[in-house]
Amino acid sequence: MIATPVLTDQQVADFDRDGYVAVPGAFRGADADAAMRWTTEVQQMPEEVGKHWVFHEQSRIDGAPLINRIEYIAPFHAGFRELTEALKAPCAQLFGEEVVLFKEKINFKMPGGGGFEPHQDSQAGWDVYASNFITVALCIDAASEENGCLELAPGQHRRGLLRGMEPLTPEDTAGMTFRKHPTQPGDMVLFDAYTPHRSEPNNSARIRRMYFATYNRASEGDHFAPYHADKRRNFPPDIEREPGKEYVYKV
Ligand SMILES: O=C(O)CCC(=O)C(=O)O
Ligand SMILES: [Fe+2]
Repeated sequence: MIATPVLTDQQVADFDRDGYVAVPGAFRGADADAAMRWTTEVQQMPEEVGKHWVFHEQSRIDGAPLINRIEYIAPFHAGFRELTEALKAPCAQLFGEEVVLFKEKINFKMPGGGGFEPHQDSQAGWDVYASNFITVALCIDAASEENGCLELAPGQHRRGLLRGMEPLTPEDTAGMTFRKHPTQPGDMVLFDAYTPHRSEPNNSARIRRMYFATYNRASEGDHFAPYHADKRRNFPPDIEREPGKEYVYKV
């Protein structure tokens, strides 16, 4: 079994102050290796209607198709199911109550893959399901300034939703400082759904895979099934898309 990370009192206090906390070495040795192995397994699973959701992007270098993101993984992979269980405890520490899984995905950010404009995750319409969420970003491959590590703005999380379903503007982010957080395999960063964050495109030759598991308070209900049903209607995986129809990724 993969070991469950436990946050220190200082890490809990840092999260309350900043809206996020970086936890180096949350998974070590065989556990960090397992997360990497499972990620490669998921990457190699055949893309089929009704299974995990694979999304592609075009390389910024040569236009070649790249895997951009795989979502809805745990129902189809025992290792990730175990991981989603192990990640509940630190989120429960931060919320001060039990949590339920809302969604999870791997962002691949291959060489030539795009970055993310500044946003709060709740801008994606999550606020209809629950009042707040905690996402665990688990580093699979080393993430650096060169391949687009996470950048987060501390101390903004009590300001509510700053904008609707579009990236934050320069006016919105004026006065914010985005701190770069390079990570090593097994490190995690936990952030709430109001903490602005961004990341650069991958202009390097090194892949940057990162796993994101998002939880809400158990007292606010289990929204896993309705969220995925809604998303499948509005933004289905590439293999389930109707030809000729346009699907727009917002935030
Ligand atoms: O993968 C990243 O660098 C950030 C991803 C992100 O913020 C998101 O998918 O909402
Ligand atoms: Fe995000």
